[in-house]
Amino acid sequence: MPKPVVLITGANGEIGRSLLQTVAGHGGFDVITLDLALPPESMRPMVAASYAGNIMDRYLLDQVAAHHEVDMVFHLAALLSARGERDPELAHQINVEGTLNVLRMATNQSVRLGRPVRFLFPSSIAVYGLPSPDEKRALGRVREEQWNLPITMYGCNKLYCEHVGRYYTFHATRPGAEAHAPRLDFRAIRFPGLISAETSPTGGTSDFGPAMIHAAASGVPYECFVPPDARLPFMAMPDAVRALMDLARADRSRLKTCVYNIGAFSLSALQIAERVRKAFPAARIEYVPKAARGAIVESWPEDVDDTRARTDWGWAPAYGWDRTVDEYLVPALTAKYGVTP
Ligand code: AKB
Repeated sequence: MPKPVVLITGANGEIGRSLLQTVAGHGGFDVITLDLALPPESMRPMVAASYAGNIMDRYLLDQVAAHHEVDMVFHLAALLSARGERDPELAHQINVEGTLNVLRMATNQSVRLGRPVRFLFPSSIAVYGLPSPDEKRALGRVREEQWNLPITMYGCNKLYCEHVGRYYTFHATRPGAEAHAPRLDFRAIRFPGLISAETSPTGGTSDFGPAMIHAAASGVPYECFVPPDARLPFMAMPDAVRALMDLARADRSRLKTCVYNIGAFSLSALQIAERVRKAFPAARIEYVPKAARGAIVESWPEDVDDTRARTDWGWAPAYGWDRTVDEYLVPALTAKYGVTP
């Protein structure tokens, strides 16, 4: 019997690389990838097919759909928040128009296969827009429906696409389609800032956390672009990937919504710096706050309420901050950069 086919867009990105290894390591799927470039040589044995191209290219997506029976899509390709503020129109094109193209392809596949294609979408804490630092501190953990007033183009894009995914899952009617024709099965996770040992992120606002750690581990100085008291929720990449897999496998009948917060730990830049200095005593960290990026951080919550994810599909983080540093980051980064702490 052929294995179910999983398509990962943005497979070369921060989440993509870790997810690809996990899905391929599972052994039960054929993985196909779509990104601007083919996966690195070391990852090619993990994939059944790879496509180099843009999600703006509808012809390419049609080709993918014509050659594979795609059962599940992890749509990770996106332009992140800080990069998006430098070119909001481009962010809109990639994050909204590109996502619409992939949604359309997956919806057509659902009809063709006669069963709902599961569509996993990484949304973000960027969908929140808190009005002031005082409100942020007073609110603490934010629920999914609170303060959906993003101040970045990326946040607007993610919020809108959550709605479009829900629309395709529950409300879209296609001319000529039977009333009970299979629909898409869209599921989104609002991720906090992610910390990966594999890659130092670029283009995001939560980058100050992981970038500080990668700089210390590789022996280079780091200029932190937010002040020491800037605080965000963060999560270790293994937990983020496990969450995507768990939500992908969850029985639809248990899901009361399409969009879930998930949380792990909340940290200020100072708390990250102190822990990094403990792990890598030679770390050189200086604060050089940039007003624009600081304002974005202030508009994002300091923590999230993930009760719905815990109730509906059993979400619980396995990595606290100490475990993230001691068992995940320090061993992996020491091996990666060869600098002894
Ligand atoms: C960003 O900072 O843009 C992303 C995110 C939190 O979605 N890492």
